[in-house]
Amino acid sequence: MLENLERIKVQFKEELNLAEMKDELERIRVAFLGKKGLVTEALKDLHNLDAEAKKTAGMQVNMLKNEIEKAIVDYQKVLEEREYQKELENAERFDYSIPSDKPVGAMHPITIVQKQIEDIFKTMGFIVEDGLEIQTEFNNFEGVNIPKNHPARDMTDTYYLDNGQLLKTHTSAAQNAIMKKYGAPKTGEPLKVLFPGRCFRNENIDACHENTFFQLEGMMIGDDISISNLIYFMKVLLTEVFQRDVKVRLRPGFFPFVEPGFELDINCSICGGVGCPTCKNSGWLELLPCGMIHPNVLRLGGIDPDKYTGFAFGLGLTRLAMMKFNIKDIRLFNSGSLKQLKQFTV
Ligand code: FA5
Repeated sequence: MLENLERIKVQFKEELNLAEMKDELERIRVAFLGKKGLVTEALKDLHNLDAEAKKTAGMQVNMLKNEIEKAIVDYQKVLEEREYQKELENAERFDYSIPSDKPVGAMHPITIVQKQIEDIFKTMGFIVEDGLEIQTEFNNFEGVNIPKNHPARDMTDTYYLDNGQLLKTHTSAAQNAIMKKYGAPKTGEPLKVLFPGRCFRNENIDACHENTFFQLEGMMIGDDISISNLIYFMKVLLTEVFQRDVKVRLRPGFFPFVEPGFELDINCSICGGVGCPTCKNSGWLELLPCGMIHPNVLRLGGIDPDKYTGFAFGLGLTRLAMMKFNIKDIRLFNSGSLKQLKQFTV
């Protein structure tokens, strides 16, 4: 019996060494461990032995069986590795670092307009700052002269976090930190900053209101800044973005952080001012509120309002993109519909 097992072992090793393909391994497995395989037959032969011999031989057969099973599994891994190396050698070489000749992505329409405005203002000496999306209640409200219980807070309800912070309702939330960061202009050259960002409001959503939208804020502070400067920069902004005449109207507007404050509305480009769902049938869209920075806001930012004045504007960037690309419904921007968004990319 033991001699027979030794023969089986030698035969198995010889056959295994000759195997070069995975399917040959399967044939070997069946030949040794299958129903009529050599090891299985040896197990059956155990019946013919007496109890003591059966015990010893039984152990030997089982050991051989385990040895063969393990050898087959190990050899299978060797063959797989060999096959993989062969595939690598034959594979067509592909260099992932070579730039593609096909465009693989495009800028979102809001980003296009944002970049355009940033470029215009940078040439006029503005620096671009990145405001945080999560802000303290102070920065979003008190820091811009909106004390607790002020009615303006109701109009811009937002999402509060457990730690008392909130998702900012307007880019003006960065005003205080920016004033503290740069301080009053020291060289006579006014402080000129642009800070675009995503804003959040608990909003009734319709064609021109989203709960998540973009604004782009601008601020200029110096020792002789007046409403004329404000109007000049607003004109440059709109002329450069639209590259055509656009009708606007300026009217008084109330914001606790500016005095005087203005609303700058744009004639609806969807209906040409006749009235449509986008402009809520008014023919106009609120776009660019602005004004002279309130002395309290300068003071809170560490800038002496008796020495310095400044203007600020809070452009509705998402709405500007709507007007520029004639997009009827603001919900398109957050829809994630590439088919639609692709129409407006350049
Ligand atoms: C403000 O947020 C002021 N912080 C703007 C400001 C800055 C005024 C500096 C004066 C000085 P308002 O809530 O009106 O103002 O929003 C400004 C612009 O953001 C609006 O004119 C509009 O174009 C856009 N906007 C406001 N709410 C939404 C909304 N839910 N969806 C889309 N755009 C919006």
